[in-house]
Amino acid sequence: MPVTRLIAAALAATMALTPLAGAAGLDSTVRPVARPMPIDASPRPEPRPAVTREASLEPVQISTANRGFQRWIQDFRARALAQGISARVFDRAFSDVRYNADVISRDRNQSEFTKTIWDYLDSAASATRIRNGRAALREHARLLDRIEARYGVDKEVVVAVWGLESAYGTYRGSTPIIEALATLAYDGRRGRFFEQQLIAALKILQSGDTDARHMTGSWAGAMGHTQFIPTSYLAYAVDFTGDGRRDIWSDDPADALASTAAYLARFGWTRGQPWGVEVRLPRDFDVQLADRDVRRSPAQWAAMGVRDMNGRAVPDYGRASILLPAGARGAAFMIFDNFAVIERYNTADAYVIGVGHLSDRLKGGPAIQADWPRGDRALRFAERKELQERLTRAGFDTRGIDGKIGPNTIAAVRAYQRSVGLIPDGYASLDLLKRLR
Ligand SMILES: [Ca+2]
Repeated sequence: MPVTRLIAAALAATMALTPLAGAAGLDSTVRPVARPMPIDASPRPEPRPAVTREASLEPVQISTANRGFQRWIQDFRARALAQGISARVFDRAFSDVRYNADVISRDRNQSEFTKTIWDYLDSAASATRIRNGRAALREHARLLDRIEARYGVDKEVVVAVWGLESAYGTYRGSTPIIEALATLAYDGRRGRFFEQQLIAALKILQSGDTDARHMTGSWAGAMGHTQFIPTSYLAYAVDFTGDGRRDIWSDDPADALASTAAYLARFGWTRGQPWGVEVRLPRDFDVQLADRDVRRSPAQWAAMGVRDMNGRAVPDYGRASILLPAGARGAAFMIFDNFAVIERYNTADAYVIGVGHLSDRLKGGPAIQADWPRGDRALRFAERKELQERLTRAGFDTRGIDGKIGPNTIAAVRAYQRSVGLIPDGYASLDLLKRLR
């Protein structure tokens, strides 16, 4: 599971902040499997109405799907029991389970949602989310101080994860997890992954941490205040309240927030180190150095003219890379090892910057100061594939046509940009695609 390889600077035009689709600048195949929330990188809106079962049912389709589904459950039962799930736990967990068409329609529609990083960040660090986050810090001050003391992770970062994952607990998801995961496992598009999650969910029920009625979450199986998927829950959730149950679902966020801190600590959170710092690059900066594989000390970057937004050298928090998430015309960040720790939650650059920036705002820090290329729109999935096809045909091999703008595509974009005399920032924009046409 643990994917140690970091994703190269995602200098992509667009972010497809969608379940497993990743950002355009990311290759979702290198996402760590065990991160708490692999599915939906969008910041949760302030509470939104759930789609009701009644509204989502399409009777004719369902009756057919449900017959196949019931057969699948019987086959799966044998596999689950072989993996140590008791018949009693299994049968109780599945007693009310039906094929959930809403889950499948959401799974099918996910790749349609694309957002630019600036739109994402506008929502991630909206005035409402900042205000509610500060209120949460006040309301849970003692708890958060204890969690910070135990795990060494800044409380504002934990609260920022909470804010993005469930709008501070207001949107934890009301989909029955066993039903959602069973439907997705049966559907088969990512059947193996979801069957593994389903087994893990059954193990949670068997452990007695919660029961099926309370085990609710997002349509894709992320649970509780900070949206852990079942395998991550089994590996990393903690019982902070000491009642013997790791309860991330209840109104009390203590176990969930401690679990998030434990998770970040487990993946190497460095106390006192920022995730990143917005920086100003000198006019003659070689943007090819804005690459995750290029790591320098802040002093070395300062010697090249890289400054924080107040014109000062960035303090020595450790080795850092320069990230240009929207190319040379957008904001620049100096990012540290803690950036990669937040990536363990979700590898989309927009998500990591969203958590990091929201945490900064909760600490009283300023808004991101640089402009974004707001005239650009997000590249659609078909356009990202077309970009890869055209680059590859032009001799700049993207090593695959999958619609995901990962390190190979970014490298191809840079090589193409160099060949035609453009700034080689790796930014996969619509203008670039038009130029290739
Ligand atoms: Ca507990």
